[in-house]
Amino acid sequence: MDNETSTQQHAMDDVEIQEWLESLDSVLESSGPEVAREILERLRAHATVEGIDLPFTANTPYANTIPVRLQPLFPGDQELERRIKSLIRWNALAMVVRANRVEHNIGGHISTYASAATLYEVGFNHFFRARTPEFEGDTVYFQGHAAPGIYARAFLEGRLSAQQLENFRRELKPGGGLSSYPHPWLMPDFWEFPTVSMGLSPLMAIYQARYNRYLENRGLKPATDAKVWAFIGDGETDEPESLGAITLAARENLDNLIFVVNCNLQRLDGPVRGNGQIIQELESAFRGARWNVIKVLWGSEWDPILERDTEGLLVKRMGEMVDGEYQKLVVSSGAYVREHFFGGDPRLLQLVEPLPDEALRRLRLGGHDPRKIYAAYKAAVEHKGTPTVILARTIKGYGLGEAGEGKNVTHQQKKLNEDELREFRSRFGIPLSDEACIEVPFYRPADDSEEIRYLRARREALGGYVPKRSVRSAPIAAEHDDLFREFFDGSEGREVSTTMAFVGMLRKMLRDPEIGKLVVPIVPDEARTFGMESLFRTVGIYSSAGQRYEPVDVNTLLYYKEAKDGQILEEGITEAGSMASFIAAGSAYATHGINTIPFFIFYSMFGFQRIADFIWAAADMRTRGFLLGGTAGRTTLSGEGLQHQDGNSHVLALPVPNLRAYDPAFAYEIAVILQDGIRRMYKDSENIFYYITVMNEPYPMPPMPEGVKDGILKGMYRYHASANTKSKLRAQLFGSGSILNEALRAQEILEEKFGVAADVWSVTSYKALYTDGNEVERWNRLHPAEEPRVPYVTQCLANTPGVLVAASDYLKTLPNMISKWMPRRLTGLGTDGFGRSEGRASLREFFEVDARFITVAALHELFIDGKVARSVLDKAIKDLGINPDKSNPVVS
Ligand SMILES: Cc1ncc(C[n+]2csc(CCOP(=O)(O)OP(=O)(O)O)c2C)c(N)n1
Ligand SMILES: [Mg+2]
Repeated sequence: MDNETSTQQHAMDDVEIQEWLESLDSVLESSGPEVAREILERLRAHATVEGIDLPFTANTPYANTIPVRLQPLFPGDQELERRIKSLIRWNALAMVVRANRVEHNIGGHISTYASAATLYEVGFNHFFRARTPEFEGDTVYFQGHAAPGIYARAFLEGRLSAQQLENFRRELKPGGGLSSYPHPWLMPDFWEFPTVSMGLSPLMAIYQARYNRYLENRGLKPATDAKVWAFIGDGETDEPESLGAITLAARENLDNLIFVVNCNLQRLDGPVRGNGQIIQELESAFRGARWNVIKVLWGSEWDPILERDTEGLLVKRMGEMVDGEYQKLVVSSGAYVREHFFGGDPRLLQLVEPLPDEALRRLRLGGHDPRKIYAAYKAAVEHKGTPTVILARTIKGYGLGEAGEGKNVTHQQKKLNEDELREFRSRFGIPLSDEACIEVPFYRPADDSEEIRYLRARREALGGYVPKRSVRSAPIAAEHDDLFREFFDGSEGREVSTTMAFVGMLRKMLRDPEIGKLVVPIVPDEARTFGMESLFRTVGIYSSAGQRYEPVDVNTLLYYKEAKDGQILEEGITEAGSMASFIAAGSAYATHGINTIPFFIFYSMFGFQRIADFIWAAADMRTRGFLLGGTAGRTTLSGEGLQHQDGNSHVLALPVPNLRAYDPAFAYEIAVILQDGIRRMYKDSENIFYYITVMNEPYPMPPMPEGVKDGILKGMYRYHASANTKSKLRAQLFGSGSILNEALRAQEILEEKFGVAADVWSVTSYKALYTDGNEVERWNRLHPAEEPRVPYVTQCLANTPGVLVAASDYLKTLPNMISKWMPRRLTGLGTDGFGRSEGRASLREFFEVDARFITVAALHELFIDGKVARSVLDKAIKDLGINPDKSNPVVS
């Protein structure tokens, strides 16, 4: 083809394409979008039959999803809302700048809220409904780094004082301050959801929306049209958790869920996708997952230009630019925009010919245009059947000008010079003089000003202020003595594991008239592992779709029963998702005023080790409930090996301040802990939660000795004293979980073979002992004039003669950390090192925590004390079959 023919061909194509487009327009006009869609679908099918290979794309053009003709009228007073927003922008900036003037490097973020202000303000003025006695309210997850803007709004609303703003990030100052990010632990009347660890809030929001449906389907709350809004950053979407559950949201038809992704195309260091387009990438991911995707890319100023673009050249051009180039346009002059964005094609240049350079620079993006955002939010709340994600394009550091707008350093910008402050003041029309504004004062118009009256009226119309956390659940009434009593009696010689014992208690709780309906069992595809499959049939597995198939095992007693009002949350293989359900259920006492009691049972190694950050967030959120680490204990879980055998989780549970961690050995210990936990959390409304490890090693469960309840809860009690009171050779042995049995066997060996009288203690919680010891020590230090207090461990061991040996299925550090409150030196045995695929006996030998090693440890201590001869120790090592040169488990 020579050049001339090619040009002719091209021209013909253009004409033909134009005709096709015009006929589509006329179909749209005469018959509407449904018919147009039908035609396009038929054309696509026809093309496929004819062998035309249409490339797969989940993307739509780089344009606003909602066309101008379908854009609703903006219902508010736009000018007034702009003024309010400007004041919030100013105060948000002032908080950060002032804080950093007072205390260098105290931190804070200006540019995140600067980019998101319109996204929030449209929500606050028109969408976010507060919780009221009549209505459960919408649930909003605020982007953590946008906190200054949320505080600044609460200041205008009159909910936070200037003093509090002044002490942003300086919470310990007199009069109180404000926490850097949303932390319910620190501001329990304000923040509901901790969001600042990126990726947690999108996942939590999905499971929150799903849990709301669960409560409705189980008849625990009425069905409402309340929404869950999650505001997240575009950079944040790189966290695997952010997109990790989006298919669940669509599968569950969560049209009560709205994600708003603030697409400022930047993260902390630079562009999110310099060489690509994050918005298009997210669109295809969400559309592929069957979400309703609404792109808000261009502001109203673009509408007339796009309208003139009858050939679609501009949209094509927009789709070709990579984000790095878009970012460059933000920091460039109008002339640069004209040359580099429109300059490639004379027809594009013609489109913007009437506009001066300055106007070109000011063409707003969709995320900064309240009308476009309003349209998107309205479409989102009205959308039925699937969740919605709004991808809103914004500029990071919007309004900061030279101080950082669109620049790579903007995320960290905390200080503005005088010129920059004056410029920001002028751009947003803050009524402060040149001199005044460089002091960056907080600015709040009078209560009877138009702005404050409008803002308050809007919130009143929407039911009150947001965010606001309140606890509205009534405490449960009963003590539940009867519920747990049967487990105090032991198993009468029958061998059962603590897991089986726990499941028995769970079954019983599920039948209880008061708490039965509130119990929420949560499992990540592990119910059979824990022997919980009988619950499938009795209480059912929750499924919003009911059961559309006859289960393959329908003829068996324990068939796989899914039901719309099923009680078990069978989450599939997602510990993160299960934890998010645990959080939703364990915080429902505040979110919904419903005291649901979650029991999340998981493979203990895949708990703290895998999802500790969610557990930390749960703690921050004052989540209540029980985490159960199943198949726990490095040497108790036989066979599974290095990845599965957990000797870590009780150490990893130490840092979580409001988490109570227990390693019980017997059924009655679990019963005591559960009963007390339910009382403390749901009757006395304490903001604590529990981690209890349960094991799969079967052994007879003894009846509960007299008077041990208090000790079980405090962390230790003497389980079995030696009957031999005459011997001069004495020992105190400490065991936990199934290792307690090894201590009991060691007690026998010591007595029978070596004449050592040993007492055996069950240490149910090293964490509780550690916390108590530290607290007592601290109190004594600060109160030297008072009678010193005595740690509980010290009290327990006050009149206990002999050497001290502790054995744990977890790291040695657990027993060792309480040794300083013991009357004498302690030998701590534990399971530091990688696990092995082996049976229990071999594992306990390998890790040196079995009865023989406990015996040798006790004899060694006696030898050091000069109570037994070395020959006794040598002989014991030999007779007990211990290889002194065996490999060290910690380094092998
Ligand atoms: C898990 C986690 N990793 C890292 C950070 C530190 N961090 C805070 S903000 C930020 C960048 C955020 O970018 P983006 O999500 O795009 O939000 P934007 O501020 O641009 O709206 C990073 C890396 C964090 N808060 N959480
Ligand atoms: Mg970003």
